[in-house]
Amino acid sequence: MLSRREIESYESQGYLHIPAVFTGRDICEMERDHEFMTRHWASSGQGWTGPWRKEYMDAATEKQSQLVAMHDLHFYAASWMQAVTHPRLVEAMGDLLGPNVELHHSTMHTKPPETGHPFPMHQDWAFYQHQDGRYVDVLVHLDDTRHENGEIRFLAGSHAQGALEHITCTPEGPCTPHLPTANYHLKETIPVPARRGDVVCFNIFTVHGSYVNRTSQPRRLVRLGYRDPENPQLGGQSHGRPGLMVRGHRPNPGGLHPAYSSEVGALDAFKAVPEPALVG
Ligand SMILES: O=C(O)CCC(=O)C(=O)O
Repeated sequence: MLSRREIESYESQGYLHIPAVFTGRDICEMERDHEFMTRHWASSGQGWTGPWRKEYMDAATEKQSQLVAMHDLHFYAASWMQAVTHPRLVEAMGDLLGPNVELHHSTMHTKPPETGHPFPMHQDWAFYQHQDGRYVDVLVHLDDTRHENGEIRFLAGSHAQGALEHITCTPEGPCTPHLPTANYHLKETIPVPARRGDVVCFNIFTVHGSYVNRTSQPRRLVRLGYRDPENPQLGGQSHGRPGLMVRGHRPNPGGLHPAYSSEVGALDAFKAVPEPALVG
């Protein structure tokens, strides 16, 4: 699916734009279900917290700025289950991650019109810590993006630094993880405008952010997270939850057995148990 040049570009820059992954009826159905989930499941709120808000937005914008969000769209709509397992996307993930690929999560981020929520510079590692860089985030575009509606922007090559310390607390209390605004500037990043149906991939350590949506239309993106199943999660979003294997299989070097009990929660799903429990 990907050329050697594209793979090398992802490896050196930490991001990659793949045009026209979703087309035709597929994207129309994803859009229809996105609208359904926005109306019936997503939450709308002020979005990420922290002192960065005052630097990214004037007082009036900051007051009005909203983010529409929800996790795991593929559990709520069949078109999104098909999207996360889309053969071309899965093949591309195989090119970046290797023979075995596990879906970790999907997350809707919609910037409403006029004052739609900007994102401060951060690494996604701060939200779902993994042991190493074998994790690719994928932004599925339902709308064309450009500067005016807050396209995604990257600090090229920043993934090479590995995990960075994020601000998670201020004198006023805890805040959403972000990098210090004095050291990380959106204006120094590379914009990656994309078209509806494109995806933009990036490494879990790549520093990124985006500006306010100033247009009269919402800017709709959905992030999908894929990892090598042998890259252990250490904390954060969906920690301990086994994901969907979309390519290859889950290796089991430790000889673990999935616990089998109606009382076992997701956190216990892959504990070492002495032998497989009887299946009743
Ligand atoms: O939607 C955006 O503009 C940025 C999203 C983002 O930073 C993320 O998904 O990690």
